Amino acid sequence: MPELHFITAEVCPFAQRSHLALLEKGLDFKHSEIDLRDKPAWFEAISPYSKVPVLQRGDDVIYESAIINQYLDEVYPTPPLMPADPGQRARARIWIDFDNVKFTVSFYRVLLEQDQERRAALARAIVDQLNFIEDEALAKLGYASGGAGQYFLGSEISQVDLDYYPHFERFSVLTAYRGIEIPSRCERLRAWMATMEQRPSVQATRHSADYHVDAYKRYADGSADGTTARDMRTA
Ligand SMILES: N[C@@H](CCC(=O)N[C@@H](CS)C(=O)NCC(=O)O)C(=O)O
Repeated sequence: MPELHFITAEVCPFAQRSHLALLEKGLDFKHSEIDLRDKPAWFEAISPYSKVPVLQRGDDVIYESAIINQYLDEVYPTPPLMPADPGQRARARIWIDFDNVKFTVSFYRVLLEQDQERRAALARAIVDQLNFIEDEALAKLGYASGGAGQYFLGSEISQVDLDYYPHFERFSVLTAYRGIEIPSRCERLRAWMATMEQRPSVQATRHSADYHVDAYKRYADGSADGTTARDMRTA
């Protein structure tokens, strides 16, 4: 019996972040898929935010995908998902925070927004964030050592890559519903996506653009009423 129990929904990008971390670390785990529109009582009993992912290990019940990934890295340090150097670790946390506080929030808000003018402002903010990732993360960190870097922090994959990847896999949703494209100048970002798509962990968890576009229909028409939509409307 594996010591880890991963409670997830394959549609969920946050759950995919932690699924990627489990696979990158080569861990054995029990996998429970739940229906987010009909959550079982046992799940509600252990998930204080009523959200996936949740990871159980003995008495530890961990939620919040980025925190699950930090926990996994601390309990199972090999292969590492965070750099050893404190300065690099701090930079990794800055980018994980940017993802959670800025990029991911913009992703949901531009979909949920039904007012044209506010939607256009949110779309511009996303393009600014993409340029910022290109110039401040990938150009200065990932490619800092003379073009050798492929990942956010350099030549090694880290939690930063795993946390960002799922919403980039779903970028087609922003294009389909809101006409937002990754700017052509973001060459490193495109190369990073291509690199990530080669990882076996990504290949084992990914879904097609059509699957994602369909999954976000209720966000785009403003009718989504789950916990995530409610949280993102006020984020
Ligand atoms: N900040 C959370 C977000 C998790 C989240 O929003 N999960 C969604 C699915 S993608 C969920 O379970 N939502 C429940 C609902 O909408 O009722 C994390 O990173 O784990």
